[in-house]
Amino acid sequence: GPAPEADTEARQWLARHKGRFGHFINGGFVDPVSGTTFDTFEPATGALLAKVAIGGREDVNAAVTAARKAQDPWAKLPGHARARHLYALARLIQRHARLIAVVEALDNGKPIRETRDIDIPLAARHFYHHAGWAQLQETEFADQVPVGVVGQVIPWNFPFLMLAWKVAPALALGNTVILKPAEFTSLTALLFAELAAAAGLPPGVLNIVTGEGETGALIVEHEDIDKIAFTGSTEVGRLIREKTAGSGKSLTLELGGKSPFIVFDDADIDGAVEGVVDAIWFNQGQVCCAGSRLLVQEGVAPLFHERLARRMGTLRVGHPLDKAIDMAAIVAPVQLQRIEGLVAKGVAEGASLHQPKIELPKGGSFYPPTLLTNVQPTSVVATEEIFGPVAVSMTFRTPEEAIQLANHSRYGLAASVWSETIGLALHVAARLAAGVVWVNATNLFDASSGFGGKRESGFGREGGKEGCYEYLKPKAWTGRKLRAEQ
Ligand code: TXE
Repeated sequence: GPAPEADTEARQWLARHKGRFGHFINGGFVDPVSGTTFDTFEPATGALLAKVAIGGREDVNAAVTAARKAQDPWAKLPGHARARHLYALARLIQRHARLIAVVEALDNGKPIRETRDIDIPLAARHFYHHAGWAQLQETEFADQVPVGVVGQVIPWNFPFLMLAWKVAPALALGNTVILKPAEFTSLTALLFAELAAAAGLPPGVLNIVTGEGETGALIVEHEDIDKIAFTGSTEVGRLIREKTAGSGKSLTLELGGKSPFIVFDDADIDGAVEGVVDAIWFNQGQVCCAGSRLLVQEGVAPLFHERLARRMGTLRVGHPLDKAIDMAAIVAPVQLQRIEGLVAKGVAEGASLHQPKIELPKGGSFYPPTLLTNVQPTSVVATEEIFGPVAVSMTFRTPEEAIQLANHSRYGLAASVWSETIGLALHVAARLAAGVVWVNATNLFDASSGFGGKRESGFGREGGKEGCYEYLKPKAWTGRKLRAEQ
């Protein structure tokens, strides 16, 4: 069952804030100027978790002013001094890993096993990795300067990990940040800010302004912000691109996907079945690079689907704090309805529905692991991002046909190829339109390797040295000014 003591620590933290959170600006919590808040709920039970501030124009202005004031001193710190702050943040995440993992599981609805073993450790790793770049800044990026004040808007599927992906490189390279978490999942960002301040991060370097899409838009449009980094839906990404066009702001976008998962006749079938578990049932399928389109070679398709259906029947869906479960809640009722609507459309379009007969917990937003077969490549479920635990499967005959089907998408985020013939796997991998291709693996990430998309999945990279350049600009742009100041 749920872990009671861990739960207590999280409840105590919520109680300390009296279930009500302001913005984190200039090193401390402040009430929203307008006084307005929104409610955030526990997806697994529907219970109210906390009230969270809505960021209005004055709040965003205050955060930008604080970030602007802090930016120059922060950028002027020697790289090794900034690195020490990042190492401190990394250790802080590790020290409070359990509390962060529990708050994340409660707020997002994802299994504690995932937040504990994946989200939070990977977030710490991002701070460690980027501390290294800070330390090397003067030598590795000698001809570059920080972009300046950065606005970051993130989604709800990996709230804490996305914060780390955004904040670690920005701070490492001398930028200051105004970050807006997604409205469904604001809490771990606020918890992190609180811990960071206690650990001595200078005021104004990291500011968290909470709110809904309107608050995000205020950040995007703010005149004194130099760069916007966004992860979220393709629709909002397009809007942000329009809004920032011609503004002089730099921009990186990490958007949606409909990533192919290609299984050849000669694949290790049991390995590929486990791959699907990680590709589409991990985090209830709410993963931008989820392997959501299964492309299976004809010869092995019946066996593969049979084994997959059997494996689905062994997945356990339960409360996020239950360590023995494989899947927990969908982030919000609106997302659950979206998944239900798309699956119904798929069935209406002629797909066959496979769902195991397992009991779902009552009271929250839950959806069973789902497989759709007999799917047409042009149908809605084959082309639209479902963002839920729903795999759609199609078959192919030849490698050429697999490549064609895989690339038949407006997206290009990730892909996964399964074959025991390495020559075939590499031939196919090289021809896929995707920012990352995994061979006999899926959903592998590391802070040292750049992640990002092609086509409508966005542009820019996060992680590794290439990701650092997204938070730097050539010194020549401001060369005269720098010399004048020296
Ligand atoms: O995303 P939004 P939503 C996809 C996925 C999902 C769908 C809808 O298919 O089903 O998007 O999710 C902020 N200006 N992905 O509606 O709206 C918003 O407050 C500035 C894929 O939750 O894009 C939140 O902080 N900001 C994706 C963030 O944008 C705005 C992850 C993302 O929310 C804004 C999430 C505006 N006008 C959803 N409007 C992925 N690639 O991983 C909203 N926001």
